[in-house]
Amino acid sequence: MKAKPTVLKLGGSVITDKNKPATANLDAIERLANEIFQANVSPLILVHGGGSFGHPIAKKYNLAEGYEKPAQMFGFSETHRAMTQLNGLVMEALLSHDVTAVVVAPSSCVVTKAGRIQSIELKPIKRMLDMGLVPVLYGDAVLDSQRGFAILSGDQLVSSLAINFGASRIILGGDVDGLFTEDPKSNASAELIRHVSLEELKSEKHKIEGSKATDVTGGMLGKMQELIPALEHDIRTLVVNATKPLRVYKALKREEVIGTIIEKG
Ligand code: IP8
Repeated sequence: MKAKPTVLKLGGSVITDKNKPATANLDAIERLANEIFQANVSPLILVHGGGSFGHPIAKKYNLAEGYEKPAQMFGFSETHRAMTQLNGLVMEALLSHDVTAVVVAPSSCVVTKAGRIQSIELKPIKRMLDMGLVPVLYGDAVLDSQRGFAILSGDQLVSSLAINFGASRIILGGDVDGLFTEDPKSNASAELIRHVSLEELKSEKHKIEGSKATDVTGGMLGKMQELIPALEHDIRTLVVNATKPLRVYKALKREEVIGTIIEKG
């Protein structure tokens, strides 16, 4: 691989309507696929969240805590299938915009231990990157060596992939402009913080508002905490609002964009 990859996450709150079960936001998916194509960044790894596809089913079957009873087995299958459905829509949009994207299903290449990634098959992803292909992964129901199964968030994947492939940066596309001093959805006085250090993030001083809808992987703060290992590896993270046109494009192009930069130094 010639250059260090960029890891881009598209949040479930952006590509789905988190308040309506299994409802994709096709306009957003289409627009973002076009922005990714136009930005033409390579190497690029794409990860997306579960939104109203993965989370409600994982919650219904109480999968986040692992295997407890046989009835959950169906929930495992259903959660994975729901994620493949959402992923299918993302892939369709990417391919229709000529992005050379290839699906890498986490349920087939990741095993967790007590919810944390224990092993991940990286060779095919590395080869894809070398070939100029864009691997597309997503939060998924995966097998867990201690608990039977687990729900792996896209954010844990982002951090792990960024570290394993020595990424130059992470871009997180969510449904708010970045990290705020207060919850921006309920406080008009909330101010966007343009720069956050790793120490500040660790101290949980900053609140961030994400979706209030079902999220079995810990909501926006949980997502931010997942980034800590990548930040410790000096991988800079930029949080932008992917519901607003051109924010992801500008982030990918390294242009000036509204958002929050989180970095170690
Ligand atoms: O939306 C979780 O991924 P996330 C995916 O990135 C499932 O937290 C299956 C709930």
